[in-house]
Amino acid sequence: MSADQTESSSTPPRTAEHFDAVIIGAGFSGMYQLLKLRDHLRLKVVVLEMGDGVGGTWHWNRYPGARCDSESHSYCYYFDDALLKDWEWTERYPGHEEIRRYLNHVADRYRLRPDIRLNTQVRTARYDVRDNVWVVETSQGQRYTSQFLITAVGCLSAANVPDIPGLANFSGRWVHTGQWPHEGVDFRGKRVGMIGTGSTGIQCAPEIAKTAAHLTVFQRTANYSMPANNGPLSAEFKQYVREHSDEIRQVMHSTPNGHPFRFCDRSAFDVGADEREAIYEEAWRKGGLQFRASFRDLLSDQAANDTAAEFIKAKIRQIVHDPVKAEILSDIDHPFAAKRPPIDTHYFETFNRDNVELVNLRADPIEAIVPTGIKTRNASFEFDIIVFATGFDALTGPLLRIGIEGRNGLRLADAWREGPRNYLGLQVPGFPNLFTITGPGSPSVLTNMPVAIEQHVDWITECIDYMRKHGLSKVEPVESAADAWLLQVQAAANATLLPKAHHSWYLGANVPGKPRVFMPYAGGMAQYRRLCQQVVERGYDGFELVA
Ligand code: N01
Repeated sequence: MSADQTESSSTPPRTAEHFDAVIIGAGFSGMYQLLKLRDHLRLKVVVLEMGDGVGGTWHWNRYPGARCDSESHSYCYYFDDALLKDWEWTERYPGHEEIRRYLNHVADRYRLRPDIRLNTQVRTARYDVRDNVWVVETSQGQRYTSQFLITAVGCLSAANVPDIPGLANFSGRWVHTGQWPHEGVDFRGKRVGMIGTGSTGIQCAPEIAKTAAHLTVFQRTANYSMPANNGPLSAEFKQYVREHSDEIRQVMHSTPNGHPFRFCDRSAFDVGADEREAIYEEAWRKGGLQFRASFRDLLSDQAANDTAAEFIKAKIRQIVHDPVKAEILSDIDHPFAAKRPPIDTHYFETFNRDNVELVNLRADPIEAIVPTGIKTRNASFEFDIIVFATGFDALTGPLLRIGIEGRNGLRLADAWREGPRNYLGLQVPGFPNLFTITGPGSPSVLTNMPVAIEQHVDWITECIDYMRKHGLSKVEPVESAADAWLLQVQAAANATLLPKAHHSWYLGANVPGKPRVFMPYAGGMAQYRRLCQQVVERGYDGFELVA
């Protein structure tokens, strides 16, 4: 029996260091939560981060072409005007290096580093009912106790490497985009196979193709994508952003997705076919996610959605010269934007290169990885490098890979066996004083993430402040509130076309065995913000707060 097992399950180890709050993860959310609890509430806080640097998702996603699909002036913190003024983005869509520079700047500017422990991976977190503390153990052997445990682990941080037979025998090198080697991967002169055509694969393929001898893209599900139309920001735009931060913040706080643009208030059928085409053409020329905002009903009405889908499919057929490839790429089986719509830089154009091949896995599925490459049912491909752009065990994966145990030994993995169940995506019944920043059941991945993160962190901070001012030691949602919220999350999704993409990671469908439950709250960020505020105004309705 190990030393760990001999200790009473309810006794925190003597060697544990005690904090008011332990935060897991030093990305956008963990750093802001640290700042709020430490500098605003004057709590003793530590952030435990498994990486060797800050940045969270952006610490790991360094694959070629990695770039955010939120516009840079909106993909940042808005809590401090001084910070907004002393940082200037260079491109319309920020690349991964620039986002890391920004997050490092934030860590330095607010002196966060002394309270962040890097290379520290949380292995287990167990609630001790007797002392009302969380006992946190790391893979490196440290122990911490804290009244509050706050997960800031990101939504897309648990890499999904598919279980394809034979991978261990591959004689070349393989990499997952979400765990990209910091020193980079040299594709020059190499034969590369890339599996996956989500946002990541669509960004990665054009970059790999530039230097690889040959790139084979394995597509299982064809995907929509629109041009990012990325480029340097003009001096005028930078000035506009500096002078209008209040207005930009106000727009982001009042729109469903937290982006700095509004949805048009017209239906796709309020205009004739020619005008609709012209509107789409203009949106395509401008590029970016704003395409989705061309009409208010693209995500709620199938017929409206079809008009956008057909426009994009026609674009694909127009761009891709080879009609066979064009057909495979445009044979899309789900509504536009029902999966997160990627934005790209010359993705479809990449298939016009002589060194790029496309394999349709629907017609010819992968059977195995062999020492020399990939074997599909009908063909064999030889590779030096295989790139898995196969996504993530999203939303629940990052939480469940930590052994979280609540009251009476209840494991989060068991509580969520049928899918995530919580209240407002913030707290889980049976897990007192545990807060999950942008957890499943919150708008999170359906929004511009920093907007969702700031709202969650502010809400959690206000809640903890309230507890301390009122002499309360424990907060936990009541079961009935979690049941009602689950229904609300499902109803919000069902009011849209989102569940029609049956194989999306929003539904957990990309990970074999994962419960099929639509996980994010699709009612919109602005509506969610109002609901959270109402809960506070009603004395934390749905939460049980005890002394
Ligand atoms: O992951 P995905 P991602 N055999 O799950 C395929 C954000 N993000 O990393 O659709 C063969 O979307 C899978 O096929 P299918 C953004 O929110 C943002 O690309 O399941 N193929 C799919 O094609 C995004 O949505 C940015 O049939 C397999 C692909 O792999 C989220 O991250 C950039 C397979 C995975 O697509 C995830 O995007 C990048 C298998 N066994 C990411 N398993 C920006 O901000 C999976 N696939 C721009």
